[in-house]
Amino acid sequence: MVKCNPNYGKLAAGYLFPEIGRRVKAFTTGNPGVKVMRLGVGDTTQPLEPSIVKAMHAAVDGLSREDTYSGYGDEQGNAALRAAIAAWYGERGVTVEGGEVFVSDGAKCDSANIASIFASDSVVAVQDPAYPVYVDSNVIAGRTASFKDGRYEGLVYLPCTEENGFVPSPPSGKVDLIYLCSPNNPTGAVATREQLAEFVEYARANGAVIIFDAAYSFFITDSSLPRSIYEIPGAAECAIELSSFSKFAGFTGVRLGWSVVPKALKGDGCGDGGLNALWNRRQCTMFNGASNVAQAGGLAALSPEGREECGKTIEYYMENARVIREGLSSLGFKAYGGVNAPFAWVKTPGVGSWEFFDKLLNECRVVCTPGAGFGPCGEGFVRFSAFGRRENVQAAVASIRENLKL
Ligand code: PL4
Repeated sequence: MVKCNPNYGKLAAGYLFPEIGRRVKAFTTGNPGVKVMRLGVGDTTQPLEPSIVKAMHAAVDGLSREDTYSGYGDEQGNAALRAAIAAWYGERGVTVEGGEVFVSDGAKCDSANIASIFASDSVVAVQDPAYPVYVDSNVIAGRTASFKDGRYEGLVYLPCTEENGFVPSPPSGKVDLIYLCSPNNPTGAVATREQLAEFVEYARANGAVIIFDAAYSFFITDSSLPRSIYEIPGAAECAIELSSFSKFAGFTGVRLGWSVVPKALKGDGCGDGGLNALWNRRQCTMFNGASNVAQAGGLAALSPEGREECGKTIEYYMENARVIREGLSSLGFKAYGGVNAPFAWVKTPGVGSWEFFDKLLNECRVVCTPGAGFGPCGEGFVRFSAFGRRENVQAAVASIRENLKL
């Protein structure tokens, strides 16, 4: 019989979001006709912006004619889109070349695939709690031992707690890869320049690489906060950045993201082309480029008109975040995040996070995400997504006020 990858057997639980879906389905099946308010998965709800729709329609029309039809595109992405992404970095005072940008079908895949360019015995550090893909993909790749007492042996956890404002210090020992996410999913914390500079300093001193997930950078309005790790001097020599059109342009279903792998980023055994050449090799072999229609939409999203339209939708979601954060605070909950980030991170009142998830669902018909699903330090918290429709967000806060039994 064929031998399967034994690392799948190490995974502690099913993937977080399908488990939430399963519990919500069980509730709705058992309570037909009862409407639930979904503030769980960070999935956008507002329609695509007019300029994006127009560009995607035009791209489809182009595909419908023999003279303008196009098939496979470049594995690395459309040159105009790569240049537009590089220009977006330029506006932040950061120099990124189009050849350092790799367009993809989203940051989830990139965050899972990127570690394939590093040695299989690399030591990995993650924020705890963290977006589960970083941990699970490294478990599957064999970079951890078994799951014991709530943690994977061999993985370095960087606790994000109330005490450190949910932004950890760099590891005390030596690691090879560090996953950082800012604005953070799930805590909503945003790292300052000084905090990111500490990680850059650590990475340069230890020959480590930071994998910086900036999927929510467009939600930062405070200009003193960094939107890209490359705003920190020296980061181009030690960091890869991942980002996405999902949340800022509503592309969760359209699918489009990118990674930046600077040419200055070198590693042992990857030759003169450095990690950029390795990721290029990986993408050419295993990826056939993002959808041409999605890329046309992405280009429109980055145009001045697209950005203005997307900015209004971001404001809409951030008003939702305010409603959630202030609404729950007024009920006596300790609520974090929700400013410069579309997630509120709320302390559960003396119950475990899955237990609180069940209480909110059963008593209030509100879906959140249990913090424990993001790592051991997420226990005792739940996450609320601000990506819902306003009326649902308001109804959810009202229902918690009226129906939660504590
Ligand atoms: C649900 C930090 C959401 N089924 O859409 P992508 O692939 O460009 O971006 C995914 C992504 C990347 N990085 C971070 C993210 O938070 C996300 C999306 N996370 C959430 O609720 O945490 C959607 C999750 C999706 C999933 O499994 O990822």
